[in-house]
Amino acid sequence: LNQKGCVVWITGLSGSGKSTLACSLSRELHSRGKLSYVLDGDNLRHGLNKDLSFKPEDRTENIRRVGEVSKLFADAGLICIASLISPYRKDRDACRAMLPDANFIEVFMNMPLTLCEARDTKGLYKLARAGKIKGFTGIDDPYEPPLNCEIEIQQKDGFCPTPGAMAVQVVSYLEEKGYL
Ligand code: GGZ
Repeated sequence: LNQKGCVVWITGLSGSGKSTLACSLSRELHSRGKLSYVLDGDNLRHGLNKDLSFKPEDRTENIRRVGEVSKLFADAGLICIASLISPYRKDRDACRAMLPDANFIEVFMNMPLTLCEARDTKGLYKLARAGKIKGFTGIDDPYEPPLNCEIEIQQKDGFCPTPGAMAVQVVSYLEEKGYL
């Protein structure tokens, strides 16, 4: 396998498009003959992390475990795509510290809460506003945006980039840094 491993860590609010980017990026990498693996917070919470809640200590443990697993994939030479809200800066920084420096690529889905809430694909924001889910990120639990992420995905002229355009933004970065 002629491939340098790394971790692409996608952080952002629920509904900001993390899973969409993860999926689109993994397809794009596959089409270029590159091996990747997606670790999705929501999916992992049904298996590896099913003992964890959304209270702060459990989110921290969730991120720590996924960080460790991501490191294993990167060590194996894969491009590991981790997609988790990962709302606390210190938890993301702890994952970054597990990896040799440039191998942790933090991607910030910088989408306004109003947009994520308007999408509300699973109706969770509505439940959170009604007080039926407590400690929901962006509503009554904090999201701490990255201060020095490698990549930021934003709206342009009021439009969200397409899944393909978001993937291209990450792929260009990976090319530039010699991962592809
Ligand atoms: C945030 C919650 C919560 C609370 C359930 N806060 O958009 P989704 O629905 O499909 O994905 C979200 C998922 C978040 O899991 P993560 O492992 O990524 O979170 S963290 O990194 O903070 O540990 C959301 C759903 O779980 N969900 N309750 N209270 N998101």
